[in-house]
Amino acid sequence: MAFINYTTKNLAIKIVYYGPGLSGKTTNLRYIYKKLDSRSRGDLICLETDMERTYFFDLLPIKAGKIGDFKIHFQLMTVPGQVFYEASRKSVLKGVDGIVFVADSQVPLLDANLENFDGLRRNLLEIDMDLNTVPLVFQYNKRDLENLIPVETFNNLFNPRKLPYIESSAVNGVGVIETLREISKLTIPVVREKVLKGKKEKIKEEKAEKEEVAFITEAKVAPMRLIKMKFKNQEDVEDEIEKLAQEFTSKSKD
Ligand SMILES: Nc1nc2c(ncn2[C@@H]2O[C@H](COP(=O)(O)OP(=O)(O)O)[C@@H](O)[C@H]2O)c(=O)[nH]1
Ligand SMILES: [Mg+2]
Repeated sequence: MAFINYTTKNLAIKIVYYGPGLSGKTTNLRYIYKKLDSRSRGDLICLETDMERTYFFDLLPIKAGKIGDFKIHFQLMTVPGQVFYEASRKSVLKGVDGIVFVADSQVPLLDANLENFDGLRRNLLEIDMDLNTVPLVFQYNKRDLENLIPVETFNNLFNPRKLPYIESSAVNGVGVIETLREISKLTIPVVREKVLKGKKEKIKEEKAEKEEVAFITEAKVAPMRLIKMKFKNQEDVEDEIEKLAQEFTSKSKD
């Protein structure tokens, strides 16, 4: 569930980039990081755990304009792709507001995509969420390569609800921002409905209707800064994610 602070009028929305290992999730976040002016985003944070094999997942907080008086922040997160990190994927999904499924378009990876998508459905169920109702967009990535799964095949297998899908080449920045826009468009109304309805500080509807999600400003020079942190266990990771997300949200002034 989105994190909302009525005192500082901050609203944090969690977007998870989900998909098989090496499909391009981190590449999406890196591109967004580079495209955004440093005033519009926090550091790109890599969480590194200290288990049998090192792995990463990433958190990028960005500002995303306003709904009424409320400042919106997105917490963009990736999940670790390797099969054996199911527990980590599940914990990253906790409280998710919107999901980008980053599929690898290469023909030999069709099964990996299907398995991973099935895992997403199961993991959501375990945290009492339904893949059929969560805001979701598809990114069919690596369209710059050869031997590709046709878009119609992808849509038939993954996307019977006819949700937005984007053909991308994340490594070249193609479709990355578009994907972010699509998931924002789907997520913001749901979050508004869920979190803000019935509250005292209700956002004025007529004001909110007019709001554009405006979070893209060209960066001049954006040096990449990765923060690596070592953890011993899953709870530490969850706590740290929560802390980092809230830190950026509460220190942001405009
Ligand atoms: N050709 C091509 N390679 C890509 C694309 N997106 C990502 N990659 C590469 O795929 C590899 C894995 O990407 P990464 O973002 O780390 O995958 P993740 O495991 O989903 O986070 C990297 O070498 C990327 O440069 C793409 O659109 N086209
Ligand atoms: Mg990654």
